[in-house]
Amino acid sequence: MSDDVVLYEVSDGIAVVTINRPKALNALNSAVLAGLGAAFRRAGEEGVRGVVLTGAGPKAFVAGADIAEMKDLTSEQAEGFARSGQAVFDRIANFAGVVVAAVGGFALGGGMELAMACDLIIAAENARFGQPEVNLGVIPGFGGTQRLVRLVGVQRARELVFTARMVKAPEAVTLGIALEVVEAGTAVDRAKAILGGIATKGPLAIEYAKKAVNGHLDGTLADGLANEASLFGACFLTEDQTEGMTAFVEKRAASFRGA
Ligand code: DAK
Repeated sequence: MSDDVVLYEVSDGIAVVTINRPKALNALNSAVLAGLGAAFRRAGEEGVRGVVLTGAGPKAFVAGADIAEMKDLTSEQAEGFARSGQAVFDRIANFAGVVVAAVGGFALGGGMELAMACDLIIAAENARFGQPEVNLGVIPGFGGTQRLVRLVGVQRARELVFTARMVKAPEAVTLGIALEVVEAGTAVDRAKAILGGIATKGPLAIEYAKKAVNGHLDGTLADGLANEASLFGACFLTEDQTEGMTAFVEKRAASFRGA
């Protein structure tokens, strides 16, 4: 239904999840968070291996958590909002397949954090990234301080969080926030093309590689390397590994079954 706040559509094995509140610049309220959780649950149940996450309308990916909804929350309600938001962000970050954020317009506050919870970010020329929470007397609360530091380093993360400065698309690429800049209106297509390429690889290898890369978010380098080694070993329990290596030796294209 077009009045749903989150739209879900699958074609050629790729799901496009669209946050659909363009009049409020796709701000994240409880209904959107619930809709996002449901969309990613459904994508998981359907075995979808690639998801594009985007925002409706030309002005915004997501302009942040919904300030109007948040402003009068009691501390207890705010904690509940934070918990449900974090659960949704975790579901996205730990989704078995690859999630690409297609960002056009504003990706601010919770919107930038949402993009950073995805595996890759494609920025349209008109994309603007920022963590303006300090303007509202709060701090980034959906993982922004942690994920931004890992993408851009401590010094730059401090600058962006302390000053609330907005970053345009080319600088976002230079800083490592976004992967590449594309013409306005084409970010979803570019994201689909990237996911189409990834879909030809071993699905379990991609899932394990994602876990291994994400492992560095949780602990020390030693923890990350141990996690990587254990997932590397797990690949050798899969038919995909046998097929991938056999196909290489036999000089033919691999035919992966995700098993
Ligand atoms: N929430 C609710 N409505 C929003 C909104 C938002 N974040 N951003 C924009 N809107 C609404 C506007 O109120 C306006 O609605 P109407 O007046 O038409 O009803 C409509 O979208 C269009 O916005 P503007 O008229 O302002 O459009 P402009 O082009 O003039 O300006 C703008 C665009 C993006 C520069 C401006 O809208 C803006 O500054 N928006 C707020 C951006 C912002 O501050 N975002 C950060 C939100 S705070 C936590 C978890 C999460 C968070 C914190 C803690 N815990 C776990 C503890 C996250 C916090 C945030 O994300």
